[in-house]
Formats: sequence, structure tokens, C-alpha cells
Amino acid sequence: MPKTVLITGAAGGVAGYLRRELGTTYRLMLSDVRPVEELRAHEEFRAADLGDVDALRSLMPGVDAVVHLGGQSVEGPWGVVLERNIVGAYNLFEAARLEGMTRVVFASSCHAVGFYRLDETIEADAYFKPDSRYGVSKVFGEALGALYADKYGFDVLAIRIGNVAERPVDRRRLTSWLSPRDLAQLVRIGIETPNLGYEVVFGMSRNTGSCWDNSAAYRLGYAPQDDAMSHADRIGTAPPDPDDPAQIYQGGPFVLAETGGDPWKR
Ligand code: 15L
Repeated sequence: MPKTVLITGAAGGVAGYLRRELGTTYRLMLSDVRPVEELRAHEEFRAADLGDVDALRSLMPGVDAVVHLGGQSVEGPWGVVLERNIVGAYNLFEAARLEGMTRVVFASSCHAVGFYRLDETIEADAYFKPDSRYGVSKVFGEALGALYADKYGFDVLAIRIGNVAERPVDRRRLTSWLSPRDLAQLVRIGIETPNLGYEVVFGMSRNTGSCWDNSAAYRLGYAPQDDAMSHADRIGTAPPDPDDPAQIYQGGPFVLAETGGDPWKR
């Protein structure tokens, strides 16, 4: 019997790539507050709000692992970040615990460490330097993963996702790009690794010259197939403007107070 994997935030873009790349390896239980279109034979959709623990609990029976992509995916007002990412992540872990489901792949973000500079190299155990309220919420989610692993025996892989796209779209994403097939490989590691405990990795492809040292992922067997630098000629590698914080820090525009975020998602 294939495993059943619950994907929250299933109407979002990252989930779309994941559904495609995981193929039919798993039965997919897709959940979101928004509807998910064009279900395939191995997919089922159940609406649930991350604010509703009972609704989340009702998704858990028969589920072998959760891939938690749900919530706010860019900077936002505190009330929104609080409700979707802080309360929402807590509810998700609690619902899992109460139903005896103990494996979570948590979609963290590079914005948990976005205030490191692009010219410094960090490993996944570097101390947090969030660049936004959104980044703080991802730190919180990672902390929840550690708590539930240590206290309740969960297996949790926190993937600090850079940017999932068919190809890197700008100079910063030459560091942080994660191809859809490499994303799927990391998620499989989170679902399949026995006795995982709690681990944090960077969600990036094998990007030459990246500011992230992804040794933690390689120790878990990650063998990424793609390299952002093979797309560099489309982008150009002009040196960053030293007076522009959005070009100096790993979090890019997210480091800019209030206006910071993903310009494509406004
Ligand atoms: C993120 O965490 C966002 O979810 C995504 O939309 C991108 O903006 C990404 O960071 C990025 O920094 O490229």
C-alpha cells in the first residue's frame, strides 16, 4: 500500500510542483481553505482551516506524514502572520499529536535567516536572523518541530525553502533556487528517513557559489540534480549595489521594513 501524505496549503504554487513531481508514489490528501482543481486518481481534497484544530484532526486518520505548506507565504500584517503561521502551525502539530500522527515535513523558509549577508556562508545550524514577521513565524515553526520531536517522538524535517520555480529568476535566487524535482527529493527524505528526529536543511538545489552550506541535507542522502548557475547566463551576475539592503542580505527585499516581501506576490 502506498503511504498517504497530507499536504496543507495544497492550492498554492509549491504544492502544485510537489503534486507533479511526487507522481503517484503516494496517496495525496490535499487540504487548503481554497479549492484545489483537477484532482487525479490518487488525490483527494478536504477543505480545512488552520485555525480549526478539530478540522485538522479530522484529516489525520490514515495519514502517514504531513507536508505542511499552509499559511502565509510572504511578509504580512502581524495579525495575519500570527493567525496563519503561528497559531496555524501550532494547531497542525497539536492535531497530529492528538491523532497519533508523528511525521511532519515543515516548509520553513530562508527568511528565518534572511539577515545574514549574501557574502557570508552559513550552515543550517546558524543562529536565526529572521528578516520579517514572516521569518519570525518560520523560526517559530522550526521551534515547534524541535519541541514535538524531543517531547513527543515526532520525526520532523524543516526545509528552509529558498525559491521553488522552474528556473532561478534573479541574482539572489542563484543562491536560493530549488528546482521542483529537488524539492520532491527533499520531501521524500522527510517522509521516508527512519528515526529522523528533528533536522533542518536548506531547500536549495546544488547551487554553485551559494551562501548556504547544505551539508545537513547531504548527510541525509540528498543528491540534488540541478544547479542554478547553469541558468546564470539568462540573469547576469553584475555585482550587488552595496547601498541597497535588498541586494546585500540573503533575504533580499524581505529585509526592507514594512514594504519588504516578494514583489511578485503583492
Ligand atoms: C519565501 O519564503 C516565499 O514563500 C516565496 O514566495 C519567495 O518569495 C521566497 O521566499 C524568496 O525569497 O525567494
